Amino acid sequence: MKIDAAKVIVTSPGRNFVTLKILTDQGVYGIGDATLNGRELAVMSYLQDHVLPCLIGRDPRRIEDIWQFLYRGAYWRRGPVTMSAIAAIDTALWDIKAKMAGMPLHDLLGGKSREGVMVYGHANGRDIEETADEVARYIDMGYKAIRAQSGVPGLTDAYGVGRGKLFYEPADTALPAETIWDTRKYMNFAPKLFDRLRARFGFDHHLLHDVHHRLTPIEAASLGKALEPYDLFWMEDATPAENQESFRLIRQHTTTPLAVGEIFNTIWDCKDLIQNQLIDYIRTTVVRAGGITHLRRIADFAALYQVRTGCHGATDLSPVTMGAALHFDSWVPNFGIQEYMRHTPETDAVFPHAYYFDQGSLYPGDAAGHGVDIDEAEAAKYPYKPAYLPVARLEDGTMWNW
Ligand code: EZ4
Ligand code: CO
Repeated sequence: MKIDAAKVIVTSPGRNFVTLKILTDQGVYGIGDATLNGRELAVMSYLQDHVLPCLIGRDPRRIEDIWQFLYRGAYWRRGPVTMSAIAAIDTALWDIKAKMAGMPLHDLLGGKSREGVMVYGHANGRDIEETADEVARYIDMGYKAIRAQSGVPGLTDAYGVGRGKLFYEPADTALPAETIWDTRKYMNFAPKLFDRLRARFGFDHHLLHDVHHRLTPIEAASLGKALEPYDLFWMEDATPAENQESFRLIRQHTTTPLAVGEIFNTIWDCKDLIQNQLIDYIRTTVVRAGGITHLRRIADFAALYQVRTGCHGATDLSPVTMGAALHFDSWVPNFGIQEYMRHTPETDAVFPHAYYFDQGSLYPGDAAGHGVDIDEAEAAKYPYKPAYLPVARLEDGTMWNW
């Protein structure tokens, strides 16, 4: 069996997606997601100009060997561009293998460990009451777990608070938008949001919150403590994690569960966090961390330390990543939760998929492979549009973490 051809498809049905299609001499093809928000064309070029020529003629069944060839063979290891490209190839090859076997991918991975994949949705509002009304709406839709983000008094923009309701999309300007951040305003406010949510909805639902890298370790420790009475499912990305040791300080001060890792590329980014039990949930997902092959390695390592998975699932991860992640989530023994931001109807039409939502869970469906395809005619209707994530500055102009 041989890889005959491979192509990269860039489409923008509301936001940009980079998709890889690998075709074989047996007529079976596989689909992988290579989207890297705000740096899409770099991954496209990495694939088209440097990697795909090395794939033609290879046996697509040798997933591990191809993974190692691309990782070790690049010489320049890791990084989001390289690892997103490797992920796209790996995902497409697992799709091909499962289609050849006539199995949904989760069967090939070892079979389902659970019936459904618990997901959390995003409730956002400009203030506490609007956010609370959004939480109510998610509860009505059947969600068991909800992430709550609110506008902060005195700040014009807050992370996670969009203009639209169900389809929040932060990368929506042709050049990076500038936002202002103030830690003090946020720190005093965040516990009030959860105080209100628990008062209104009780403790039956899981509530989550994303700090989005805005705090220092000691500030994060303080917020974690302040949030303890509200029994969060997790506090996410409390501080940047290049220095994995930072989490020790947070950990020493609070029992609020900690999640991190949506921007991590490899097991090396989370090795210390996991083996020192400094976190509770690892957020790496298929497209960002080297595909199914590498994500599985991270999850198995995490299981040794009772760290559970919580795959990133924002809209900048295409339905291909969502589909593949749901097969992974269905299998992985140490599953925690899956993020689920809904794609627009236009995006869903470009990427026909077998997965579906029911009563707070997603189900991967029974199609052979990962169950997500790309409609190339539909994709061609939406050309690439430059779009960037915002940046954040402090009130005095100092660059901060968005
Ligand atoms: O801001 O994926 O938990 N989810 C997130 C996301 C990220 C975007 C960045 O591209 O933090 O909404
Ligand atoms: Co996040």
